[in-house]
Amino acid sequence: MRSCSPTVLKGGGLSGSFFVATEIEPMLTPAMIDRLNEQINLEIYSSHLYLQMSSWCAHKSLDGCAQFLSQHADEEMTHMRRLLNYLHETGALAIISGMEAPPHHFDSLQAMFEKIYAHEQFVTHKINDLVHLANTEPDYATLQFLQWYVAEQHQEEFLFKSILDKMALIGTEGQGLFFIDQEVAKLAATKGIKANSMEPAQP
Ligand code: OFO
Repeated sequence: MRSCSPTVLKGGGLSGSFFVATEIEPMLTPAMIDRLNEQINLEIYSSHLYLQMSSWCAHKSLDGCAQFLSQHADEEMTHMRRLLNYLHETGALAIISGMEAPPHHFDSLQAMFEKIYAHEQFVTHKINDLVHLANTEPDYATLQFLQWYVAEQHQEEFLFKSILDKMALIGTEGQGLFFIDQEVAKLAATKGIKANSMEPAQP
């Protein structure tokens, strides 16, 4: 975090009077504000993506997956709000930008979950970039703030990898798809309580 620099507002000679005021600088650097705003918009995109996937599942009568992904879409918005509040606390402006529409066609349930896993790996990569920036600036307050996201991303990757592992084990042909949907419904039941929690998700 940068220190405040004194600014001379009015001065005189050696015997004159000086009025020294403190110039208010934002708590975060412009680069950090930009990157946190980028992350805010990525979390919103994640929410749109999972809501769209939830709708695709509902359309295919995969009710367990639809419920699970709908909850997950809500959870992504809590991730966004955490970042938004942090920007507000530091006196920075959050900027919500336009974003591309998420895909709405998937070749199969497995292909869809593979896409989710890849997306979460991308989010982890972006969080790691943020941590790197906070560490090198250095900005220790933001570094501390980001620790929640580091833990959260670990849980998210583990969660989606475990669903893909179940698919590999049970298979997704015929009744396999029904059993997978039931397994994911169980996750939705336990996850529902946590949907609006600020704690990192548990698998
Ligand atoms: Fe799915 O993760 Fe947000 O941060």
